[in-house]
Amino acid sequence: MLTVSQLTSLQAILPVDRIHLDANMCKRYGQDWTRYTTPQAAAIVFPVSIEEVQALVRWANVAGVGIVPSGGRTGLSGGAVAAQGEVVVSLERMNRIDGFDPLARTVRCQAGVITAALQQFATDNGLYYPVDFASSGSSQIGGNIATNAGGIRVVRYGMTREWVAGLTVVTGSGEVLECNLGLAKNNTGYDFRHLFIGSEGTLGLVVEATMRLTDPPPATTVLLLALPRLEDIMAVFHAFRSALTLQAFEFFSDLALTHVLAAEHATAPLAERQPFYVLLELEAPTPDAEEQALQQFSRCMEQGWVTDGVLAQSQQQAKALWRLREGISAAITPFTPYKNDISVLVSQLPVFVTRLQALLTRDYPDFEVLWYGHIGDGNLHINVLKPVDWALADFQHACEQVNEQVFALVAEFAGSMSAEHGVGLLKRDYLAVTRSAADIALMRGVRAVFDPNGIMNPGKLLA
Ligand code: S2G
Ligand code: ZN
Repeated sequence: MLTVSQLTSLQAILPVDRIHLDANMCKRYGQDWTRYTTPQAAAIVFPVSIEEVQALVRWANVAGVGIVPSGGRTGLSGGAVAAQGEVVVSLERMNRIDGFDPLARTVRCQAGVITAALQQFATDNGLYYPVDFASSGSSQIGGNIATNAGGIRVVRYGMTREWVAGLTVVTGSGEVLECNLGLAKNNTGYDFRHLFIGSEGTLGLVVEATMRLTDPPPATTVLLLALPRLEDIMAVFHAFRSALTLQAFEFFSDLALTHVLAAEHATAPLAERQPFYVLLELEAPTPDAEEQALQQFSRCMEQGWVTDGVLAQSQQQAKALWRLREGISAAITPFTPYKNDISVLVSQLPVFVTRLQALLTRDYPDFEVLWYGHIGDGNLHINVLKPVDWALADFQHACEQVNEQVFALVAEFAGSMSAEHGVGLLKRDYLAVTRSAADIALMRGVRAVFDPNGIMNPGKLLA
């Protein structure tokens, strides 16, 4: 709760219709897609300009109130959860796209621009914004930048970080910084743009960004392949990647398929079920490229790595195949999944996967464990589904016990304990799995420089 004096001074900054205290708004805006923390927001505020964001940060420093930056709240590590009476600063009213530069192929976005709106703007102007994921219809550019969002095309286009030409931020002490000015070349010392990308709102708020756009992809071909063994997946990846340009190389387990088919009332895509599936999209600008794809498919069949497959014959069929992958997250949400989002070097995946499968079978004998993710990036999403008769707290406790083993294995393979979903609240206490003590000390030091009073997203990323 805000004190009377805190609320009075807040009302001097924003009109009352852009300050919400009611329980429903605080619940809705006080949490992201994670359901492991009870939201406790003190208020939700909606600034419409950089000046108002700056005034809010200055107010928070004087009032001693934590603020949580809020975009589309599609995060999966609790990074946008207001868990301790913070004020949630929603950027959704700051959603203008302007400053399109067709020559530089950049466009200026306010932080609240929906990712899909930027994708559409690029398409409407003959270009392409390539960062894409299932939640792009509700995630916002500011949040994508603050979490360095990845998604399904990283193997071809990289993470959000690659597409930020310039950034305007309000630091935790209320300074407005213009990072890199949208320039293609600018070698003038530390590039704070890259400090703020992936900082999860702990250094300040992203308020505007100059985003890079690129050429639209050529015609592509989508294939779905059935695999009896997960350890053969890298051989399949190598076969296709050596012959053609991959736009995406995703995988999912048969259990994931079962849940998507049930949720979407769809029918299985292949005659027989197999333990694992690969969904890949290849650039096929010529008939020869499509022929190449079929040759690689035959080769994988001959090797026994793949037992069956289907090549989409139309855009509609391609979309239906993609739905089998992109529908997973929504299909399993009712099961309150405990998520692990880990990565290792791509070359380490076959051995790592075999070790991880053995560990999860041993340590999670009673739970449904569902695998999917972005194999081309070495990134696995391991989702443990909560049994209906388990209390959430007991389930979370059981999963955290196994986490110790999972993360010990990740550390053994020098991997990441959070490949794309960020650290937030849920992974905060495991940061040392991937970051050294020196790293963490320096991260604290950087945070103290940009947010000296610790009002920016308190408790996230760093304990
Ligand atoms: C994915 C999306 C969120 C989830 O589908 O690749 O990153 O459910 C995920 O893990
Ligand atoms: Zn993912």
